[in-house]
Amino acid sequence: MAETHSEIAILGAGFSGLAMAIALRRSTVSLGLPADGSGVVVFEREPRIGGTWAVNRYPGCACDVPSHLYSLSYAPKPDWSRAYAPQPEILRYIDDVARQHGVGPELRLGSGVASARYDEASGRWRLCTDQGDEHTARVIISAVGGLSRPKLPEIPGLERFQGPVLHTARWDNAVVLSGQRVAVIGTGASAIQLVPQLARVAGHLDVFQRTPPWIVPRPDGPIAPWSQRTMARWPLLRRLRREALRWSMDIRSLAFVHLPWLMGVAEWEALRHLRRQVPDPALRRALTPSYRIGCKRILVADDYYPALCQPNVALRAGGASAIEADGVRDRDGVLHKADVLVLATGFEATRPLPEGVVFGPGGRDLARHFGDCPSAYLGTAVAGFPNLFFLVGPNTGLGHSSMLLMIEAQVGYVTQLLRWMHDDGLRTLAVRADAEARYNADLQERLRRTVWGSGCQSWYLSADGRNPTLWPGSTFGFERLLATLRRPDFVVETGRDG
Ligand code: N01
Repeated sequence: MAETHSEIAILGAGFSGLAMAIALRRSTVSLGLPADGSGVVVFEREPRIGGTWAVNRYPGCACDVPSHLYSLSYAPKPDWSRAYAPQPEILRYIDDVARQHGVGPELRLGSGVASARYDEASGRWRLCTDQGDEHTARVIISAVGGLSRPKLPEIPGLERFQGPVLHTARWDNAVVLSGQRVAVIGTGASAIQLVPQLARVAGHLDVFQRTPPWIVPRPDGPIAPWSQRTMARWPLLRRLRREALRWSMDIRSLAFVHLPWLMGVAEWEALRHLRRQVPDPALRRALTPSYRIGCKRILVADDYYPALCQPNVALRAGGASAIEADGVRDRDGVLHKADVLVLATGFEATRPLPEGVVFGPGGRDLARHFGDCPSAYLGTAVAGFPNLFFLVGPNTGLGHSSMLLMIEAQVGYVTQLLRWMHDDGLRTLAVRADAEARYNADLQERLRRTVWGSGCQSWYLSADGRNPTLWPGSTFGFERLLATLRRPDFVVETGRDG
């Protein structure tokens, strides 16, 4: 196939890739892009848009951020069906937003980027897709997300299991679960949504827990039609509601970041929830965490503890010691037979990009450069990698509010960078190494005192205990920081061709 070219290539069509594509459609004139949208291409390896919400299809998958805050600010949805929207509804919302904003022609679905190499002679990135197509772009924007590569557990014998093995982020609806003996490894955010659904259909369910999670009540329920009508009719009310939600969630960042001892209030609430839902003292003990709440992600569920109390469900505390052809051994070596193995073991969060995909000037491998602890300037740019910007990059994750707020702030920032490149005819733009280092030294210093560094192991941290994933502050603070471009923090090259 002939080589194609666009000014900008976006990698990934999840929420961040979609929000970026919409922003570029709205800015074609100020960015000097062709009005027909041909200046932008979005590569997506899945056959549809939606990113994490397209691939996480396990039963019970839903959002644990309130629906009215889990939407783009310019695309409100007054008729969310529930306080916490289920995955299929979020996916429909993403499709609707794409349609309403005309995103479509720029999409290359089923076309993942296998490699992206910076060509110093032309000042362009050369992309090669997993379909064998070639493409060049002046700028690439990574919108692959932090939680896109499933993590397999390091349990001996995993490859020996004879039955179907499902990861929560690679669900296969064709696998029969009804009446089967099912073993679930992991008790994180995905597992606690899945386990109650599996408990309903499985003949027997073993849940292998390595570390008990902290769980607080989930104030979920259907949203009444009168409330949906009110939200549709009164945009001001809708905005007020969203702002109230945003403030009430953002205020919690104070406890996570500055006053971890305040988390004691949430611990009290979680322990009361556990006492109310689990009458058996031995099971309650096994489910009681021994680390500070918030150190790992706080989970919200009303149906997880009751599911563990059902007669066909057993909690295997202490985790799994080995996997055999026909089951899983617990920490005491006892084999629990299973027909289906479910891995709810999370993602390669500190290694979102594998090695051998993105190569900067001089063939420098971005994943090697990142190692186990990626860092970037404002989560958006990396020194030595010109014309490459990140959405949901290092240290932009949240433990307390909606990622869409962070995504919109980053999309606005990248749009500013692109406008600067266009206005000044820049050939290349990259962040200065000293600016990036200063930013990250300050960030890690702030992260040291947070609840996330209070002594537990979590996907937030790298092997050496640094935190390359979370933003240590409020969403308002991040928005403010990204509102202004500090041009001296960048090194640019003029003399753009074409
Ligand atoms: O993954 P996790 P997840 N032996 O990494 C266990 C987002 N999300 O997919 O705690 C035994 O949280 C591991 O045990 P431990 C959200 O940001 C959002 O559940 O490390 N167990 C843990 O229990 C979330 O935080 C929504 O000791 C092993 C589990 O596997 C993120 O995705 C919904 C093991 C992994 O939990 C990831 O959640 C779902 C081993 N060898 C997810 N290895 C929303 O609602 C790992 N584990 C928006």
